[in-house]
Amino acid sequence: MKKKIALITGISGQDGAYLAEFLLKKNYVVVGTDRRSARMSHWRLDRLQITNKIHFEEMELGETFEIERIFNKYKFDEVYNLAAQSFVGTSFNSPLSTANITGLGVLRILEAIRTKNPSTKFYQASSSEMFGDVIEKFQNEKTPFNPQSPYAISKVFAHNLAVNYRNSYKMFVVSGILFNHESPLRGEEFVTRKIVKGLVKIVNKNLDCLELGNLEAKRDWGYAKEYVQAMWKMLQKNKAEDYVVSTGKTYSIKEFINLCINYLNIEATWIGSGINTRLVDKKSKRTFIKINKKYFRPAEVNYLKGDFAKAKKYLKWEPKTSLKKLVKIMIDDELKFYR
Ligand code: F7E
Repeated sequence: MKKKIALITGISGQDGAYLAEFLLKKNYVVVGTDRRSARMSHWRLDRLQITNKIHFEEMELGETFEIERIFNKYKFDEVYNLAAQSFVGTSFNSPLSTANITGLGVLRILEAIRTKNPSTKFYQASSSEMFGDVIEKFQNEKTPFNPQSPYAISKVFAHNLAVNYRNSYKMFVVSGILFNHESPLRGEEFVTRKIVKGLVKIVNKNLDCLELGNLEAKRDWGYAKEYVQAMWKMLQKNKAEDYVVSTGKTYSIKEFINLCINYLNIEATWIGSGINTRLVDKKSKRTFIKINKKYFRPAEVNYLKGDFAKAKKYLKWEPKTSLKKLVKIMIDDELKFYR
């Protein structure tokens, strides 16, 4: 049987690497694109030992001609758009480039598919950040969006375009509204990995004190390796529809830290409140974690909790890894590779 060809944009990111591994196991030919600046950082693909199995292409989502070149060269069965300027904090400092890549980049791909090969199936990485200052306590596919950052607004733009192309041109276009998903392959600027890395350094006496922003924000955190399977399942359905992918549980950053210190056997306690909150060593009273205002965002998303009932019913997908287990996976890996 002829092998299916899939394009993964953002192949060098966390989700790109796990999805590539998953599709290769399913015998796909995987073409992967990333930004020129990300070219040298294939450490995630190296870790999964799949780098030499990927067909790499250079493609900037800001450059229409580069996208057209790839779509002229290959006839894709499936396209997974995982590329984005994906750090919410950065989007406040670089709103224009975020809108160009995270928002308009999707339009460029949709146009390439519409004009060159409209039977290609397209997956758009939508985000729980689109719910923003939430209108409902438990967010599902019907919950109205209320985005709070240039990143989230760009994702809403892309999401609405995806729906529009599906309705207007009968193209097979789906959006997975994925809640936060973490793993040992998570970038170090995101809070879970920053905490895991920082605490392991503190245990190894390579760091005195870790500085963080808002510890009260709550997130619905799942395991990235499981989430990429839901992406693939969405493209295997007969009908193109959007799905929420989440765990249905929510924890604050502080609760995440507590799970980490328990697993690392760090004997520490919280003192102070608000901006003066600190995590201190029970015996020496040394400060392990303190707040630095520079990590606060101009507008915050305080609470997210996703309802994955639709994905469970129609994709037969559900999360299997608890946050406690995810903390163990991330810390074990950190201890193994980053001593
Ligand atoms: O922040 C708070 C921060 O940067 C989580 C992206 O993958 O998931 C991710 O977006 C929370 C926020 O992820 C620090 O204020 C406190 O409330 O890990 P994060 P995010 O912004 O939720 C969604 C689904 C995406 O689509 C995004 O692409 O943690 N926080 N102190 C901090 N956050 C960071 N990064 N660093 C801190 O020091």
